[in-house]
Amino acid sequence: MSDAVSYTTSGDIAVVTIDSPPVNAVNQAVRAGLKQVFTELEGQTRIKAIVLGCAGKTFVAGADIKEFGTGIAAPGYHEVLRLIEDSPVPVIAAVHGTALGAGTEIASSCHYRVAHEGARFGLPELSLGIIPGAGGTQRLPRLVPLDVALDMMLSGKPLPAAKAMEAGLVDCVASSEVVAAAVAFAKELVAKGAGPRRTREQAVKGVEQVVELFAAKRAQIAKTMRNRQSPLALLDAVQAAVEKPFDQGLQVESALSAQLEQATESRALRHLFYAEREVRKIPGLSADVKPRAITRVGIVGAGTMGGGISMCFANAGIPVTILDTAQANLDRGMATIGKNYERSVSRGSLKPEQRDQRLGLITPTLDYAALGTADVIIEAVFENMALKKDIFAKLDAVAKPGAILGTNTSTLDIDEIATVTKRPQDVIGLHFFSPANVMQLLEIVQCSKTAADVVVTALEIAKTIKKTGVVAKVCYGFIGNRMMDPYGREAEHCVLEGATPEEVDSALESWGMAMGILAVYDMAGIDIGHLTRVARAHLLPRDPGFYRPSAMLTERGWIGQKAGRGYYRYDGAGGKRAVDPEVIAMLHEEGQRLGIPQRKPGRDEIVERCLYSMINEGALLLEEGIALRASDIDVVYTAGYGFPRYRGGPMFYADTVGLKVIYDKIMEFQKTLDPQHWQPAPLLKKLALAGSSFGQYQAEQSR
Ligand code: 3H9
Repeated sequence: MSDAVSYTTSGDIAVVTIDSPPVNAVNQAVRAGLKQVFTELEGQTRIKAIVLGCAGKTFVAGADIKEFGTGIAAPGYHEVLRLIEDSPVPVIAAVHGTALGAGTEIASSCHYRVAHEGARFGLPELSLGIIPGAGGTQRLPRLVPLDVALDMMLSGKPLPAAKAMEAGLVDCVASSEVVAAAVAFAKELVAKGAGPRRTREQAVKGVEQVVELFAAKRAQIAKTMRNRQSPLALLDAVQAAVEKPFDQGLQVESALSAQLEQATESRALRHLFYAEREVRKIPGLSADVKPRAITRVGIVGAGTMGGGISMCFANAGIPVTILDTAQANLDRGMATIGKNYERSVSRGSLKPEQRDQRLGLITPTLDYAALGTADVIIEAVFENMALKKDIFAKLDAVAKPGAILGTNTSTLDIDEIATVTKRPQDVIGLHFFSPANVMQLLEIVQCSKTAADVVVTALEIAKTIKKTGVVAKVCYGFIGNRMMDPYGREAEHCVLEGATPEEVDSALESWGMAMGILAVYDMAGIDIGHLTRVARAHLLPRDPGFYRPSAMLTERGWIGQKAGRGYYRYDGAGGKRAVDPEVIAMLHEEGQRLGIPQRKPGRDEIVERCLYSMINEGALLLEEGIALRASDIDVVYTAGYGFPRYRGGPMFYADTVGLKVIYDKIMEFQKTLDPQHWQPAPLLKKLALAGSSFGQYQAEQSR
């Protein structure tokens, strides 16, 4: 027997155990082990039923993602799952933890399923750009109604055990140890003389409105999963389950799976799967460095950010003291927090008692001394160096020894902020994104003197509050906002040349950005970026058109959604953005006044200019050591800036385009557009001319 799969027998019941830490992902060893064990058991006539369970914290969490793209070594999934399904005696899956992807598929090839009450069943393959490829598209619709099967596969959201039982996927939910419960279930089956119940022999369920159902799903995909290949392939595979016999449907699934696995979409999404786990590994940081305990949090500033950050901690059950300088600000801040929770209650995503419990964890105060017991204090006030220094001096006076002092600044020099304290080793950037209680990203900014255990604690905080923490070093804008600078500059330049804001944004949105950059500025407030640029104007020689549109709009008070007007007008129903001819004319006139050649850049050019300038800045960040890895930049942009996950992030995307192609374009733009602005980053140039990529560079650096 292999290490990965073993079995024991007790009377006439065999218990097969998959043991493939950490999450029982299925690799060649597991498949080979299952094949060997089920073949062996088939020959043992005294065995009357087989229970299949897993060791460790979970049932199978999926196929081993590392095997994708490399060609699956024999035995294949279909062979092994068919062997399980063909067993002459009943096979009962005993599921605890999360049965994901191949996990749910293995469970579906068993004849019965017993689930622990905490277990969940999911098919998250689309999040990896693939479809369930181990028979899931064919077996699931034979176990649960077609609409439920499609929802599970399209949303990737796992079904809890009780819901799975309602849908027909689970036969019995156990509140006790699941393998023992499954053995008891098996004994009952044997006693009843029940035989195998093969999923493939059952009819697809819930096919009454099949034409309408598929049409509705196709429309949903066109709207919410633009530019993606795998959701449409999923529908084709499931449609084959409805229209064809099982084995033919399986062939359709296999052919589609093979195509998808090699496609850029899946490579990009797999890249992010690893990138999001890699961010937790900080080179040079010993595993002995332990995080500091975080049991109480202080927040300075009860505005939008401070309120949102407070909610993050309260949601994780951690008490928060929130400070502001005026009672009216505190009242407003607490009212907003209350309203946010209320919205969740009315949507049904939060119970009233949870709202009360979370609100009860947030204590407002006007007194700095009340922050003295906090383990971490996060300043979240207006972006102003003098103000932040003043606050940090106050925090230094009241914070207990060992407390971490974090700032939510999005651009400022945190090393400078740290100088006003006697504990620069405890100072760190904790850059949340708005709305902080919703956005996934937390940029963790390690200053020159930040202690290693403070960085580790920040990563732990990110995990506790269910965010993706990415470590960056200090520079203007860190990773995210620094790359936004050239990106936004290009978008604004296109407008000065003659494109409309809508043309720019729609080109970016069609390409895949969640929102065009100019609409983002309107949402965030054009004044915010503008004032930051004014504050540091002396630091950078810039071309005359540099962010001129933002400056003009700010001067007129047209600062975006909050003013009802910015790059767009927002006076329509529901504040939807509408074209503003006056703004368009004003910006085009300004372009002419500045002597910028007037022409309408095409959609491809808009996308290339915006993205390549962002990628070029990313290369500078790597060279300067601000970002630790190219893949970290990808995580920042997909988790915090609406960059399409299926394109893998800006640096991965650059590799798919080819760095030489991007370098050549930058050199072309240098000649045709603006020689001062279009300067290739030395690293980009080096890699492009060597035929290399950011991915290869990262692999070499980590050796
Ligand atoms: C699939 O099944 C396709 C099929 O249709 C068949 C096709 C033919 N493979 O997330 P964590 C590693 S597609 C390889 O930190 P948690 C992970 O890299 C698959 N490795 O833990 C990490 O390693 P390290 C469908 C995997 O407790 C370690 O396990 N399944 C896999 O926060 C711990 O992971 C999915 O998409 C894997 N499948 O969360 C599920 N999964 O320590 C993906 C995890 O070296 N996985 N690892 O960095 C998850 O959602 C979460 O990992 C899980 C645990 C919820 C299971």
